[in-house]
Amino acid sequence: MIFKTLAGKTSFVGHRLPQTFLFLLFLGSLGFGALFFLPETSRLKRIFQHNSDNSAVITDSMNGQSAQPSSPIGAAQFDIGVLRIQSQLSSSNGKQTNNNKESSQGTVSMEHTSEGDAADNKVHTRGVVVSSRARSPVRVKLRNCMLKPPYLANYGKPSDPESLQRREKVKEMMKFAWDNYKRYAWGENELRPLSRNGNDGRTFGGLRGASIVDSLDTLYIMGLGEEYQEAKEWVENNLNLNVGGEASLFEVNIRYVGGLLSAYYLTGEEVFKRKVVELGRNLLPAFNTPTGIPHGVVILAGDSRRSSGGDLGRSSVLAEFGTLHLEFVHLSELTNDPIYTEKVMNIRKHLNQLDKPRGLYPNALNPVSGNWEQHYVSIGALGDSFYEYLIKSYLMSDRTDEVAKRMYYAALEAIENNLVQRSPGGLIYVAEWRGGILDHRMSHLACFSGGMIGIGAEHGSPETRQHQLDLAANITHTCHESYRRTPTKLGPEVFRFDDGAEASAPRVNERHYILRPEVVESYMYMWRLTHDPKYREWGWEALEALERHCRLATGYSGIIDVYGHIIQHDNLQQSFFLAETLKYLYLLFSDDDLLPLKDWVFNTEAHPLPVIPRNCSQERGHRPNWTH
Ligand code: DMJ
Repeated sequence: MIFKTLAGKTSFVGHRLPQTFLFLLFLGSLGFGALFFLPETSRLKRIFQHNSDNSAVITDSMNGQSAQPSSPIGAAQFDIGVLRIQSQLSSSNGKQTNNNKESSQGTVSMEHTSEGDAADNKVHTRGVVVSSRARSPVRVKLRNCMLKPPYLANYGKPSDPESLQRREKVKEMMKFAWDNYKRYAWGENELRPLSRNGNDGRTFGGLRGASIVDSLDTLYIMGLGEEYQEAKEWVENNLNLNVGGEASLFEVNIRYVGGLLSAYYLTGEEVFKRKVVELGRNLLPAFNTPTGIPHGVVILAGDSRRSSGGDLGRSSVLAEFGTLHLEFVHLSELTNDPIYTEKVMNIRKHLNQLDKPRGLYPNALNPVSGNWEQHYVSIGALGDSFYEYLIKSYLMSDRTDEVAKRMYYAALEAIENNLVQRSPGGLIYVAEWRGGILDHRMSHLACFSGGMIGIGAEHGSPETRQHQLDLAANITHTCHESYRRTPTKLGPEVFRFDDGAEASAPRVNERHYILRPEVVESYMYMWRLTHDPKYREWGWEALEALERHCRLATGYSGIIDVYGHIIQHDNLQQSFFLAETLKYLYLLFSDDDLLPLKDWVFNTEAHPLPVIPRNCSQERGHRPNWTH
């Protein structure tokens, strides 16, 4: 969540490409560094039919009832890599156990099939697929620990008819966005719905298909089977990682690495693992700096593979280098290679030992000297997802990463002491800080913090729990106000609390809405945490506004002025609209058993990554030492 500026995003070093927005780089006279901006069909159906059949088998078996007769299920499962139940082999004698709930070791493992299983010799016993090939301990461990049961269309199905109807509406929106992308921009990074073509941008260094990779998990959890299959096939046949342009490390990480990891963990399809491991390797040169703090830009492939943008010391951005942890720890899990974890632990260690003005983390750091470059602090653009990844690192480590936990709560305390404000009208907001001077503005991006503070609340000290939950609710309320106070009922990019403004955007260049997710993201978390029905109502208001103002005949588009009575579109269907905005809305109207928060953390692009159970990594021998 970093530069989160307008369309397509631009980065501090100029590689995020906006289309219509302003990006201003100020060099402050008080020694501040860079401040910034204004901002085919029947076959597929058959396959998915089998998928559903399979869920029945799983349910039965899990209930300890007899499983269905086998027949075609195994074959279909193998084709598409859906999950199956596998009776565990006895590790001592290699014989298969029975197919009831308990194996001889007292467990039934649920595994995904994959291409990697092609050599397995499968036995179907009363509908249960059993592999007779012993697996490597690492592989078995990984699967048992992290791959989860499949998410089929019925997961999270709400019992009340209204929520169900609303959830169906979100699914229809996703299909509409996808179909139009497919029709006009297939293989390009994003759809431009007015001009009916694709937007390539240069943020991804020549990588293509950002909307496809960003959508994989959303399609999958919504049960859009054909569309998921198309996306998977595109990744398999067309996702070329051998590109040599300058890519944003941050953007590639959150969208491509996050999207592929999540698709792998949800589906078990080896193709996603293969791709993400290859991509992860290509990102490593970014860390070749004297401090190990990565540059923002990396050349992904080719003879001159290198990081760029600053051998002479251009700033690295807090939200960029601080938003790698979740994905990189999972890359180490997948590859059993500690290098990825080492890279991000080094960043963590460096930040931990640096002096921080009033306990705050400035947004820019010199990757050569390792020092802060200015004292501009924000939980919106340039800072945001760094804080998010601290608390989520703790949660993803099955609450063993004590350093992340300490850093998060200390940072939150500093934010509360220095940035959190109450407006004359009683709204709580998080201001920005420029060398000690408050700027009473909050960006749409910063609205993710309602959800973040909410999920962190229950893990802090018991005395602060209610206080933090209230703070989360108050920030989410303020962000809702920024929507409610516009005629379109969509919120502006930046809203202010000075010169008489109260959660509104007096400046014309801050009035756009580019399909961003942060506000509905916080609604989703607050719903899960409190079950207060107002969050679902607010989500529905946002959905209706999206339909009214952002839906065109050819896809969805951001709008230029949320206060305008005549709507002008920015001609971009952002990939994060499919990855995040629609996914969070879908989850908001689903029951909590769809991606439960105790089992999954969402990366900053809303790609779910599994919590790594504490006994898993330890046994695999490379669990990082979280305590230094
Ligand atoms: C997304 O790409 C991610 O949420 C990122 O962290 C910041 N900005 C966009 C959405 O606004």
